Amino acid sequence: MIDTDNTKAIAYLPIVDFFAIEGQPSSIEPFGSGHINDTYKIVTNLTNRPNYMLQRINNNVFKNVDYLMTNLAIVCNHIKEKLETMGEDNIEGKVLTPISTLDGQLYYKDVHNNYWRMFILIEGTKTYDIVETTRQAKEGGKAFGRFQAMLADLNPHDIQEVIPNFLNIASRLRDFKEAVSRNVANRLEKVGAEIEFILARENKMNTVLDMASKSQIPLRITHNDTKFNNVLLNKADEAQCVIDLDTVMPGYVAYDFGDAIRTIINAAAEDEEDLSKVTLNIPLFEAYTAGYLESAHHFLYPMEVKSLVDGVLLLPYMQVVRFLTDYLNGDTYYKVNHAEHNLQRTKAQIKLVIEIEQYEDELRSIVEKEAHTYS
Ligand code: GN1
Ligand code: MG
Repeated sequence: MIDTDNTKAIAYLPIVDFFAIEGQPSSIEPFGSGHINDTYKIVTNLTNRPNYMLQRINNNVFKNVDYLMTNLAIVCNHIKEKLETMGEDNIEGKVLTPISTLDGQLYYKDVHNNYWRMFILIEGTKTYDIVETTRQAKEGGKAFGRFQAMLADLNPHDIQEVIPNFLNIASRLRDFKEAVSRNVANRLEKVGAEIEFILARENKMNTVLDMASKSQIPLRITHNDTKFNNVLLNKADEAQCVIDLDTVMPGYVAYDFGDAIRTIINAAAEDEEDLSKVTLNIPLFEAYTAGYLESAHHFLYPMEVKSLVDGVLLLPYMQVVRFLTDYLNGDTYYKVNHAEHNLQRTKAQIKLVIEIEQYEDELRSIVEKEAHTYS
């Protein structure tokens, strides 16, 4: 269940003492809306100095915390150096800054085998679970495009695959089928229609992996969790910083594009209960695409541009597979607010897939039109 309990948070305050922060912590409270890690905001006694974000890393999900934190340090340093070279100001507001422990480590492991890390808190920004304006969508596209562009000169093999096969649909389908056959939570009879939905489409979902296996698209360093709420926007709704870098790994640009569009094009929440509200907002798709290509056109190959809508078809489907797998496994992966939460998420994402399928041609022609600006 999601930890919104402040008394529990207060018990974690002493963890802060292991990190090399400025000042003394004066308060701690639960922060953010991630489904995996637990995040807390730490305010210190110093004014005009940074506050911090303390996170307990979910090491059921991230089994190799060394890999995770080494990747994160490489990526953050690389972006920081890029921003410095570009002469940017307010760099600590534009890239995550990890804080080491007093003995110079990237994380702290406590006596209960909890893994902790800290960052400088980026203040005065907003995130949106649901995108409201084309300006926000375009800024999101610019931000994720720029993020990939800044990492385009890193060797993908220098970054560990922190969760093996994370966005590999073939592997996700194998896990799903295993969950169906094991039926550990005894929920199988409730989800016949959803299982059928997944199986009916599985053969259509290989397009990105096929392009990759034919070397038509290159492996790059991608973000792999490009939900729109992983972009911090400033008060003027300009993208300021891409966050949640845990899944930065070798991947394909279609994955990042598809997962971003999953949250941008949907007029409703990821777990919307009223499925009639799950509809597509095409102008937001167009705006995100324009912003993304503005930042990314200079490094993308034509086949990668072509693969973008394949990602849009794939990523919501992959979430259906992942949410239903977790539901069948008894909610062991994602945080849930109630017993049926993973099924509710599954149903909302199924509705989204159905909507997207109906607009596929239109989405492809929008990408072509936007890409044409640069040809
Ligand atoms: C998880 O932690 P959070 O909420 O940013 C998940 C993503 C999913 C997302 C769905 C490591 O991300 O892959 O797309 O939930 N992260 C991991 O909302 O599995
Ligand atoms: Mg995440």
